Amino acid sequence: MNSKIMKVATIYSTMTGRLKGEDVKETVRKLGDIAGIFEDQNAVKTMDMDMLAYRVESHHPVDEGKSGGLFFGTSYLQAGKVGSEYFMTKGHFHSNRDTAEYYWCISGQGCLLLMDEEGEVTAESMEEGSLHYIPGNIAHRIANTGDSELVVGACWPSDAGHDYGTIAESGFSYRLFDVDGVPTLRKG
Ligand code: S6P
Ligand code: ZN
Repeated sequence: MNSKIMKVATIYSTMTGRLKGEDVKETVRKLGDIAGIFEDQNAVKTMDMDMLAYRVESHHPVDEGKSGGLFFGTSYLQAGKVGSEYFMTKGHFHSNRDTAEYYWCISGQGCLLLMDEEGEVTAESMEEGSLHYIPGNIAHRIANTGDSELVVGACWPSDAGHDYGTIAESGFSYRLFDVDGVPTLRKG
């Protein structure tokens, strides 16, 4: 036995969600990378494509695709709208469909959109401390409905994978708009 108590190589801030250290990767999505997901394409054209939309810090202690492992991450979604549609993530099904995921809201105000393979949508409001269980076979996307950054933690199986193609092709069957200051779901 190695009787030495090891110092961990990765640090997580329970206050901010920030991940630092070994095996941490960062993914950055600028508005230009996700412009196609928004309904109002005329509004998109007037905006700065270099603007940060969201970023994800994630801890990958095992290789992508390994069964039995876990990944852990924090998403930072900026506040903003395209027309009256709130900034949101691309959204995805897991490629390995029957894999679940936990989300929890660290700070900000938002909404989690969940869609099954028949296009049935449910939505859950997100606020500091809210815990969200995303079952397998359910596409998931978050939208920032507040005035500050929405920070969301996540934990998912390392063999889940990401199927972005299905959502890129058919989208979610409901979108989330600001209607007189109230987050409102609309079919489309
Ligand atoms: C991964 C997990 C999150 C998202 C992140 C960005 O399974 O659901 O870490 O990757 O919130 O969303 P998206 O749809 O661009 O991957
Ligand atoms: Zn996921």
